[in-house]
Amino acid sequence: MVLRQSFLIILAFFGMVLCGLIYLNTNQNSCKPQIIEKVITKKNWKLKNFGLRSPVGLVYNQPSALVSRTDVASVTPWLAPIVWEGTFDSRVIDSIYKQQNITIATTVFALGKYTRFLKDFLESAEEHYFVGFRVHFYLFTDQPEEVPNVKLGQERYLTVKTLPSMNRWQDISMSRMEILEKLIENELASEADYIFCLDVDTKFYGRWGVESLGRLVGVIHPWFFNVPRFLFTYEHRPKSQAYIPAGKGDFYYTGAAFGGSLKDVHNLTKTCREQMNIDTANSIEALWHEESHLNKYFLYNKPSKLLSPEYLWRDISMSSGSVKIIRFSHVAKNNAEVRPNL
Ligand code: UD2
Repeated sequence: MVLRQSFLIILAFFGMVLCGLIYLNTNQNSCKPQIIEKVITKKNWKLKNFGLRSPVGLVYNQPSALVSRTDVASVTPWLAPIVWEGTFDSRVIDSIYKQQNITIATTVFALGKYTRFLKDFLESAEEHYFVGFRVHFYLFTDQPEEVPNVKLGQERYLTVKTLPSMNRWQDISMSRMEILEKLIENELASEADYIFCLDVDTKFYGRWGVESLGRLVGVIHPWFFNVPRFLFTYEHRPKSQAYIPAGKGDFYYTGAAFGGSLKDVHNLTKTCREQMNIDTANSIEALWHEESHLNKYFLYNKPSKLLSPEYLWRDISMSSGSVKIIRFSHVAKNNAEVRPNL
């Protein structure tokens, strides 16, 4: 009799422990913070021993191996993530990168009348672009006196570099490759960890953060994310080094935003610059200038991360079902009025 009672008490005790563990695992958000902290600290110990870092004490939703966004592709056939709203948890990813003391160099070019876009670009970047992280803007212009005085936050830097004026907007756009290549070679090695090159006729409207960082990062062009590849405006003339044969190509990437590690972006810019020089020697200019060369490069050097058109939209007033948040967008401009030539 006593033996039977003791057995039942032991059984009830183990039952309660088991229920407690199941509750802890399925109701992380409703758990008391101190309990969660202990659990995560224990996990953190395990991760540390495998050389990984985990946010100690951070409470966040349990990741699911089954449930994700189903209305968009969030991975490419070569297993690079495609970043969309709903595919990452900003609290988790911020806390991982916070431990790494990184600097993100960001280049922007504003020559001729394009200096008028700088104020909005810089002010909105202060509000949305890598907020809480060290960002160093490198601004290239032929009119340093036109650079607006935008108050930058802590750990946000701006270096203005003067360039000679150019007569063709195509030359301005294409010259960015060589200027970036030299900037990385000569100045950035000990200054930054990642780099992005962004068009200036743009504005930030939502978070653009560390979820965008990767070894080699391309942004899917907002006009071509939902069309078949025969409509992509690749360079199809075999004479150009940017040539992509019909029936080939993965995505159409924008030239308005790309980035990655210094080493990878250096290789990209150097290759594009070399290819454009060969084109010039052969008296051909690719259809969409450096953007055509960028697309050729990404076809044979696959980006390790892709950003969805949330990271470069066409016009803030246009919406699309899949694009749930517009983070960065082109601003409307009258090309004939702002460009030095047509
Ligand atoms: C597309 C690309 C752009 C580039 C270009 C090449 C998109 C959305 N944009 O833009 O990135 O690849 O095609 O043909 O895919 N700039 C000046 N002053 C000028 C002209 C240009 O500073 O007078 C700079 C400025 O940073 C501008 C960039 O060059 O943002 C690209 O020029 P654009 O925006 O006029 O080119 P667009 O809109 O055809």
